[in-house]
Amino acid sequence: MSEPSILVQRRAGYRVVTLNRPDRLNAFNDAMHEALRAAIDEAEADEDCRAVLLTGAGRAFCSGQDLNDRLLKPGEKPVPRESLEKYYNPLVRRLHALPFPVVAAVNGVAAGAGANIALACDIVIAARSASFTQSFARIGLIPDSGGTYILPRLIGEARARALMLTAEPVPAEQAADWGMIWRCVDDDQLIPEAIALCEQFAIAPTQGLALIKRALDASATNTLDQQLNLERDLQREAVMSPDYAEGVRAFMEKRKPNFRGRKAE
Ligand code: T3D
Repeated sequence: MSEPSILVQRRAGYRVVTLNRPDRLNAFNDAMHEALRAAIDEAEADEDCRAVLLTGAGRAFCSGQDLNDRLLKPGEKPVPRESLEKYYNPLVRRLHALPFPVVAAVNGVAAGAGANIALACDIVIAARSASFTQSFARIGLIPDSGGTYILPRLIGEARARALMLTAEPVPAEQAADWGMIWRCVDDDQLIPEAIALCEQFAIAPTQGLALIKRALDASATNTLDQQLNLERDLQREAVMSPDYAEGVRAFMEKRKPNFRGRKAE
């Protein structure tokens, strides 16, 4: 039996999801897309899951689309590919919309859609030996999976434009210095740091964190006026939550809060 292309470890309050095609540097084929979608569905359906850690097996995080599936035989004509509509775009939308944080632990090279999927996660930590490459231009494609939207917003137009046109890799340390990612850590600290974050999220006021994600997602296109109105509306929701009441009570009583997470009243 072949190895599953996605591994899922269930832990108290969060899940570790590992892209697992190491011989192809965890490139996406349709089966891996389907398995990742199922893993995310299950995490979302489980109210006890309050964070996801996404990482890669072996020496890479993910090398984007599996190009073996795109190699034309001599004389064969290209056919339209629906991979963006069917897989990559729903995945990026999903990562943003999930009602809990997703932490990408980038353990090695992240290239093509693999780089942009990492950058679509809420928090990106990378091992010092990792790198991010907008490799699309090398094979005549355009950056996808939200790259042309997310990257210029993270590091500015000048850097994003040059990276996309040259396909030059960005080492993890540089990515952290540029604000492309949250943090670059020594290789042996990557998983411990990512797990520490997920353990923090596993006892956090998850519904409040979900509202933060919604506010930040909208801020990219809202005017200040629209954003102030949205903050008012989302804060109304947050103020009415049992977690806010518990947070204030715990603060006053000088104890650790006991938040409900994703569970309703
Ligand atoms: O068609 C559509 O659906 C459109 C959607 C596109 C979305 C995309 O993601 S397009 C971008 C696709 N990805 C790439 O172009 C990246 C291709 N890979 C690389 O450029 C390099 O492999 C890396 C920079 C990622 C790493 O380089 P290096 O030198 O560390 O490793 P390597 O020797 O190139 O790769 C190791 C093995 O993995 C090798 O196989 P082998 O020779 O040991 O049998 C290589 O062929 C394989 N591999 C790496 N990336 C892919 C891959 N096999 C298939 N697809 C890959 N993307």
